[in-house]
Amino acid sequence: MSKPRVFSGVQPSGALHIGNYLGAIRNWVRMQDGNECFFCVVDAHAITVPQDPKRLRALTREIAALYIACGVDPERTVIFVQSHVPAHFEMTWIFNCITPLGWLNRMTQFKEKAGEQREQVSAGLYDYPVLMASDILLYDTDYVPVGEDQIQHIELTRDIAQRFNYLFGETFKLPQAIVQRAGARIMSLDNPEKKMSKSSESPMGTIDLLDEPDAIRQKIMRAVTDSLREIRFDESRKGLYNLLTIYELLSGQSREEIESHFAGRGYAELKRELAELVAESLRPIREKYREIMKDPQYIEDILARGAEKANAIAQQTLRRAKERVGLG
Ligand code: AQP
Repeated sequence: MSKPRVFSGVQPSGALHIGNYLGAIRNWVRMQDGNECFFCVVDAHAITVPQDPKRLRALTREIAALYIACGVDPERTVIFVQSHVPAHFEMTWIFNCITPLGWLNRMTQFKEKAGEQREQVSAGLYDYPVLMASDILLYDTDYVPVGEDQIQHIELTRDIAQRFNYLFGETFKLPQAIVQRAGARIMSLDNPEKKMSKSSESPMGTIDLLDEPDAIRQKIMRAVTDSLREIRFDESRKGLYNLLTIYELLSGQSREEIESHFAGRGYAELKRELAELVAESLRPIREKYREIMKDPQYIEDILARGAEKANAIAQQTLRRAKERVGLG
């Protein structure tokens, strides 16, 4: 019996942060046991908004190296770059031609990202979810581990697969989203109303995986909380709740244990302990990353091997789809 397939990816649109780690990559690492995993650096998604070409290429390698530094094992898992597999682009065109505009109009991430600039943003940003559907469906994926913000896109992926299967006969497997509830949405430290984001303009809101301990301390000590005193998990106190969630996920302690540990103590103590916990938790990732980057060819080789494996599977699926549609 073949193992279930898992697909996921991150855009090289900025430095990876603990939201990406706790909401996505940490789960990927766990899912390597018992599944066949494909983890992609989705550079074609990143260019849906303007990127500096040199920085984009460097970030693509940095993120692949960080996957490995976080525990993704290149011997068991396929790590590759989206643009190294042209089938993603061809598949997207076919899906574009069967996806009603009304479905895309409902995508909340586009509305959030486009905001007031709706008439100026690229068609690529609007079409982002269809490219994502191609990423997933090309690999006959069973499970897609994502943060909460991506659930709607996975539902759209299923809708596109079902529509294709209805129009042209059974071709695509319907994937399922895997969302770990705690950590599914880590919020910005300086504006806990907004999620922590790679492309955020405020560096104080985001803890990058490669941040040095001093930067981590500074950001956490300045994190926005409230003027209340009691330290407990209360979703309505967003800043505090976010800090406690990060503490919970990195310490592995239960909420009761954490609340009793901080009973009668102040926010400054919580922040100090959290800063040490984050700095210590990220230390091995930072160190492994530095080790990996001493030899840039190592990453190039892993990505070349990954592209070869991914291309072989994606080409087969694309051929099947083209045949069904009558292309060629
Ligand atoms: N704040 C977050 N909390 C939990 N999970 C998160 N993810 C992103 N931000 C958080 C999860 O990380 C994966 C990578 O996402 P992506 O690169 O496709 O883009 P994104 O979701 O749009 O991530 P960012 O960091 O906010 O990047 P930008 O600023 O470029 O848009 C996904 O699984 C996501 O759910």
